Amino acid sequence: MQADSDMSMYRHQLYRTWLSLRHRPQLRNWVYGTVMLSTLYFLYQFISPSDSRQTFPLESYVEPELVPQSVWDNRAERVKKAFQHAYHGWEQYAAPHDELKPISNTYQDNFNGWGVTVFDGLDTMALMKLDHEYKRALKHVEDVEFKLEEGKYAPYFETVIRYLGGMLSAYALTEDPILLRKADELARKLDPVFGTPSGLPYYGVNPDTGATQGPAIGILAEIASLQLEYTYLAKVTGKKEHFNRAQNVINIINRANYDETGGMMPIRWNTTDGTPFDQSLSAGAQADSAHEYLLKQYLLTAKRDQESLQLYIRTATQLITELMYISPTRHLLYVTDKVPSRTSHTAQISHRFEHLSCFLPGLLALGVQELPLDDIDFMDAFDKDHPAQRAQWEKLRGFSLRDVHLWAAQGLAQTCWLSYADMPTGLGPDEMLFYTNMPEQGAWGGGWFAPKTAAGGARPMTRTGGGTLWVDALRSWKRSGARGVPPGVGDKTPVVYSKEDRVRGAFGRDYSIKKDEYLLRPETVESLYLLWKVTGEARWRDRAWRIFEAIEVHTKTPAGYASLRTVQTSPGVKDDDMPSYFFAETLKYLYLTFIGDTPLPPDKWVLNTEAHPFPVIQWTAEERERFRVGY
Ligand code: DMJ
Repeated sequence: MQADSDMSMYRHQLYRTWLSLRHRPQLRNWVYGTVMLSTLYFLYQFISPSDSRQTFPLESYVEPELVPQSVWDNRAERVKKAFQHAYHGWEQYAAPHDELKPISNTYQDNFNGWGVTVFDGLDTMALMKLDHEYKRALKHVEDVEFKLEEGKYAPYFETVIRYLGGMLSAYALTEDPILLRKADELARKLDPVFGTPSGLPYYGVNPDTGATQGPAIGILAEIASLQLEYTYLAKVTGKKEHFNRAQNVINIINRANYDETGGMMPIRWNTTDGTPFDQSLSAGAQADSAHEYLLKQYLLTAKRDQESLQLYIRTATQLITELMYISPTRHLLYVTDKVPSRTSHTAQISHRFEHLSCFLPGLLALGVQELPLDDIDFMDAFDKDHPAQRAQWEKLRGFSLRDVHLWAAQGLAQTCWLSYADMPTGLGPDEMLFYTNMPEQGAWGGGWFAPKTAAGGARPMTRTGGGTLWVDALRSWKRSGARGVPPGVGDKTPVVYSKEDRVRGAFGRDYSIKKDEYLLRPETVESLYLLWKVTGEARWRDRAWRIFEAIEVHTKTPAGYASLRTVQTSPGVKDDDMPSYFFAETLKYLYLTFIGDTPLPPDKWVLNTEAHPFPVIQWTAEERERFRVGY
């Protein structure tokens, strides 16, 4: 009754206002105009994607050096909460399948259907002391039978780094015997994959029938990223066959001839005779983890496997001197790939820069911390009587290797971070394409070290129209007195395009975006973690926090966290996908960055390419003899 009478009173008042406006046209127009403008403004707020960076609601900005550990501890707690949120979403909507689709609250079985999220997330749960989640996860692992229907194949590489690596690292942290038993069971079921004449693995295997699948030409990352897992598996099971699987790969890649590829493993390999098949070089997709495992195998074997170290040093030299470039106006350092041209003898540099390659600054930083980089004799990486190796060594002459590796780590990490900071979402794209020159600004990009001319000599540095032509950025800098930070190194200001910038096609970033999705990938936060640990500079840690804030703002859904289809509009446009490496790597690296003392010091633990930690191995005299350890 009361509500009815209120309504008729409002109607009456509205009617009287309308009557009075009819007789006062000026006031009427003003009221109508205001109502219309407000309506348009509200509509615009709803339909227009904002270009300005979101004000992150989590915390206001404080100078990184001044942030006390108590605040970092709270931040670590936030990451732990994020892990729980995502994992509980998987448990509620996707268990026992592989991955949660965090928008539709359904699931996908893209890695064998054995619940890859659990296996990949196990050790992170152990590190975060999430005891309840860990207990439930362990039960899941115990129940899995690693079966696949006939005609289906487990992708060997992914199964090793995620499932096997996940179980082994959780075993290393907790010593739960179930994990070791299941890891050994899985390795046995995968074993037919080594049935190629060379013993390099096939692409895939059916764990029940033992049928294998895959072409005779294998992909570097997929055939040469198992050494850590199998060496550690041999240590904890005592089984020589696991040791042999790892050692066979190490022997094959060590005896290959890299004269044509500057000391670096190419992407394609002949699995019949175990030799390189082409000369394509990359730090990113299809190659990344194989380069990573060179240094990490050396560290895992308590710095004994000297041959892996030597190949790592030669690889890093080739990456630094041939595949690192500097952009024309911002002087951003990036690492790209080289594909031999079909029509001429010259190799083609693509100038692509992948998010996947952003693991490299972290790896280089790890090397800076753990290796005697300036003791070239100790490392014995370059045979001076071997012309190709001598030529490689010559390229770095005059520089401290430690300096160069650290500069490369800092410069690349800076670019990886900027690829996030340049975006209105604060999250980085999956692939960029760098401009090689900006003639209207008199600015040219070029090699960080001089690419050799046909005659074999380094090209001279030239100046054109007042701008710099970088053919040899680092050497030119050194020649000119080495003042300030080297080109490509040092902090840069982010360039966030407005919507208008995008429409008119702005060039201020020095790169365009080739793949604009953000797939919750770990590589950039992995490197920020290592840069923070190795340099102790709080700016790296601070950047990791800003990335976490952006993840919270743009990717969170009621059930988990979603990849973004594009990082170029804010708020981000979500995709129905939450990869298992988000649990294994992205959240783990963020957590490790924010907690105080690390539980995984690098002289005691080595992380596989999926961020699963294994303890450094000391062989006993008995094991050395039984396995015939050759280092
Ligand atoms: C991870 O699965 C591993 O790090 C792999 O080596 C390549 N990258 C993905 C995540 O981006």
